[in-house]
This record gives sequence, structure tokens and C-alpha cells, in this order.
Amino acid sequence: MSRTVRVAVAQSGPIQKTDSREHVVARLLEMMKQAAAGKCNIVLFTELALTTFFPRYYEEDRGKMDDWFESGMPNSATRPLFDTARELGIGFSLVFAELTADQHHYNTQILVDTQANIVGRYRKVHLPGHAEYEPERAWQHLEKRYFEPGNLGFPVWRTMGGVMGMCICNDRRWPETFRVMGLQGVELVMLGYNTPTLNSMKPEETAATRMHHNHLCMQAGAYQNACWVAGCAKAGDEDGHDLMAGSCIINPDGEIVALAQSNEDEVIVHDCDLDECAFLKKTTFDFDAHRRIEHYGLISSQTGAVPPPE
Ligand code: ING
Repeated sequence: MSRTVRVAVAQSGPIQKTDSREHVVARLLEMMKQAAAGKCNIVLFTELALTTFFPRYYEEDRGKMDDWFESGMPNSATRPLFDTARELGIGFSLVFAELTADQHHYNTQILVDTQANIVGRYRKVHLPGHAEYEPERAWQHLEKRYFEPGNLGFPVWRTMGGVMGMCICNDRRWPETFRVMGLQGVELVMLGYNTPTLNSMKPEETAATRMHHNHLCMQAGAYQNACWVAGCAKAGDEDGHDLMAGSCIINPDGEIVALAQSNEDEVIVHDCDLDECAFLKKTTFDFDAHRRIEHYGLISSQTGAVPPPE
């Protein structure tokens, strides 16, 4: 018995400040069609898939950054994604900057089924970087300036043949993200990331080390929660800032089973048998049999680390 979902990860190459939504959507449609031609059931797009990674730019007047946000989804620019998905019978997950009707700003991901219904919405909880201009940085990372922390928690949805969850970029660095979804029986976590190749605060840190961190987080999340993880990069040089590639699909054993080879638009595909999650969920990671929550209190009662007194 197998419950195979053929997953496509549609890695984006760089998106420049001057690239229109229409131009970008055309690139995403190209990859969606490629995925559908390959009989994929779902295609995952990257973080801020419609625009350049605009949090690298400081703007005193936050209102001036609203042009990077989507009011309403679908909207005129993205409707072709929904129409084509319905026509081709493929689901998709898209990450974009959301401006809500009541003027809240989130880094948001949606899960859309094969009938083009939005069945899930997630808003990025862990916002890295800072809210004010920091001159000591080689470049800025102002997600805390332009987004509010997500207000939806880490939900999962039973759809398209399995239990699916989402998270965004920096979320993958926090084990709590995967564990909260693991405690809901997640079988496939889909995430997008826009991650600088180098560290703005540690120039000596190599690209190889940064890629190691990237894959380590996702592989650990997959294995420790007995689920598949699909990670989708925005890669390449955006306005002189290099973003890492490394899009991948990882099995419940934490092994990378598909890996992007380029820094461009690239579709990678893998048949993810969701039943492969069952063995580890019933043995090594049978949470109910092995976890001792009476000892875990600090994880949700204390925010920062408090070392013992000197
Ligand atoms: N980008 C980066 C990420 O978490 C970062 C920011 C990089 C934080 C490296 C810490 C270390 O992958 C986004 N968009 O979250």
C-alpha cells in the first residue's frame, strides 16, 4: 500500500526590483506547466515568490513598501496561477507578502488544492533580522520592520492525500516549528526560503557552511518528526546580493532524495510515499510512547536562554 504524492519543487532564480508581477508569474506558470507535464500532484514555489527579497532595503516610511505586498489572493496578477492549476489539476503552495484588509502585513504561504481552492494559510512566525537600520551590517535584513509575526500558529491540513504543513524560511531553523506540526501528525512540510549565501555579520563564514546549516535544519526536521520536507529556494544574484540555491526534497529518514543543481528557475521532482512516515512514527518517534513533557516546560515558558550564575 502506498500513498504517493508526486511533489515538484519549483526553485526560482533571482527576481529583480524592476521585474513586474506579470513577468514573474509567467516564469512560475512555466514551471507549473513543467510540473504538470511530469504528472506532479503539487508544486511548491519559494518565499516571496512574486517579488525580489525587498526586506534587504531600508525605507523610513513603511507605507512606501506596500507596493511589494498583495492585497487579496488571488488578484489580477496571480489569477493565472489559479486558473492554470485548476485546468491542469495540480495543487500548489505559494509564499508572498500579504497586506490584509485590516492593514496587517505578513509573510504568508497558502496551500491551494487541485480545484484551485485555498485550503490552507500560514503566516511566518519566526522573523529574522531587525526592525531599524543597522549600519554595521554589510546589507540589511528588515523582516522585523515590514512584517508582523504570524498569528496562525503552525497548523496542518488533511488534503491531497495526506497531512500537509507549511513554514517559511527562518522557521526551519527552530525545531519547535517542525515539532508542533509533528504533534499533529504532519507527513509533508513545504517551505520556501530566501537565504543570503553569505552572512552580513560574519564575512568569514563560507557559503558551504551556510548551505550545511540550510540542509541540516530541514533534514533534522524531517527525521525527528518522521515526515517529508520540501524546501524551495529563491536563488542567485538579486541586485548584487547572492541568495543560496540547494532546493531539495527530504525523506522521513532525513535523506536528501532530490536536489537542485542550478541557481536558476529549476523544477525538481520526487514521488513521496507518505506511508513511509509510518514506521518512524510508530517506533523511534512514537511521541506518545517516548516523550516526557513534564520535563519540557522551559521550551514554552521561557523565551531567552538563562545560564547558571557565574
Ligand atoms: N532568510 C534567512 C534564513 O533564515 C537568516 C535569514 C540566514 C537567518 C542565516 C539566520 C542565518 O534562512 C529568511 N528570509 O528568513
